[in-house]
Amino acid sequence: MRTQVAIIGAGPAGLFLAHLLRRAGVDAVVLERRDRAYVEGRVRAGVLEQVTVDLMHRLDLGGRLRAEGMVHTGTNIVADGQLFRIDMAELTGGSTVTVYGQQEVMKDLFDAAEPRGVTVIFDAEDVAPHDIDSARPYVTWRQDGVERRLDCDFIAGCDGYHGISRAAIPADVLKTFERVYPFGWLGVLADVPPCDHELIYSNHERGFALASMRSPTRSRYYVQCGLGERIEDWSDDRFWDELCLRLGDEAAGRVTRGASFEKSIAPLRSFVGEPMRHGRLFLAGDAAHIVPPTGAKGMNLAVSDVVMLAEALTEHYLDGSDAGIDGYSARALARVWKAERFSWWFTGLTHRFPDRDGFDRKMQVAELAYIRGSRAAQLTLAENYVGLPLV
Ligand code: RFL
Ligand code: PHB
Repeated sequence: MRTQVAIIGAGPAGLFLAHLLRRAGVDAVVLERRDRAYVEGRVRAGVLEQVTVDLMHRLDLGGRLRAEGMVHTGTNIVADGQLFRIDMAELTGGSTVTVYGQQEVMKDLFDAAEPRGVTVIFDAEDVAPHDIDSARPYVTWRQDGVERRLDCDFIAGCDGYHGISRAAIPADVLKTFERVYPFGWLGVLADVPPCDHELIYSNHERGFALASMRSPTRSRYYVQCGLGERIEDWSDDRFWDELCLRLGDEAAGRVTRGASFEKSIAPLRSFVGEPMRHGRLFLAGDAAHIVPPTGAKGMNLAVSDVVMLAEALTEHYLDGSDAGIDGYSARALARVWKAERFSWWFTGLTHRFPDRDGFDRKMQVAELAYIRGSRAAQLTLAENYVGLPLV
């Protein structure tokens, strides 16, 4: 089998890239380790930056997004029980974010794949890139016990943080930068109306809490928890009590409790591997970098990476220029590091750090009070939250 671009992983990075290349007339095949139901079923991101919304429309995938996506012109912060709003649209000259679950994005991408001739091979076991330093790289995998091989010009490693692509870059070339946070997020989904029409990020002495949503009838809530904690110890009652305590009276008064149908704990990590290209292998999305979810940047970064990568590959095939390919890693990393900084900063501002002392806590409180009273500080937060431009 032969294609121009072999894409490893059918998450947001891999599938958006496949659709973009298809649009440009570049051949690609996506190899995914799991099946569609698994990839689509993972409860993850909820907030789309304008870059991601624009891409959905550009690919003519925006029908349901237009009808069901919830456009947010602002976001809210609770500090010391007091809620204040950041009017992102007013501050940034009209930018907004849209709440539309990653699961919905994946459904739209998968539904359109086959009719548009985007090839996805599911249940591909032991996927491995080969000869990425040569002009003739290839990928092997196993399917139903049979060894398979895909010859290609380029390989896109879109296989997430735990994928195999990043490890194909020689250890003396790949530099990694990492921060592991001493806590996680316990997330809950429940079919109850959200407590607000926008998101609420809360800094409380007992720890961070976040009120989000998936629809007018489905709430997504998170509380910061210890890394060693077990789901079994978090009954719904305990969760709702802790959430309400941390959100403060104003928001807690509007929380509708109900049975949760999904509950999971996710660790928080900042990670960047550079460069994002080696030979004929490119990394995109979580395969190259991870952010803590506080800034809602993960999926949006995967999208901005593949927009740049698709431009670079298209330039190679259509214009015969390798300038985009040669510049991809530096261009993508410039945006990645800014999102890493914002996600790290927003995490530090809103979470309780078990290893920090009273002085650090006072600094958090003072910074939150400063943001509350300063248009300049709010603008800084807003322009990062809605997403920095692609340059
Ligand atoms: P993914 O989604 O991990 O997809 C990688 C795909 O590759 C497959 N794969 C392989 N395939 C073949 N061979 C192998 N050896 C393979 N190994 C892996 C996997 O099965 C999978 O299908 O990476 P991608 O495409 O880079 O997308 C990244 C995003 O999924 C991720 O950044 C976001 O979900 C992060 N995230 C959020 N992002 C946002 O933009 N906004 C948010 O509000 C937001 N909230 C979140 C989040 C992530 C969270 N968790 C659980 C990590 C909230 C949470 C709680
Ligand atoms: C979500 O709705 O899952 C969500 C929203 C905002 C974040 C992280 C996750 O910062």
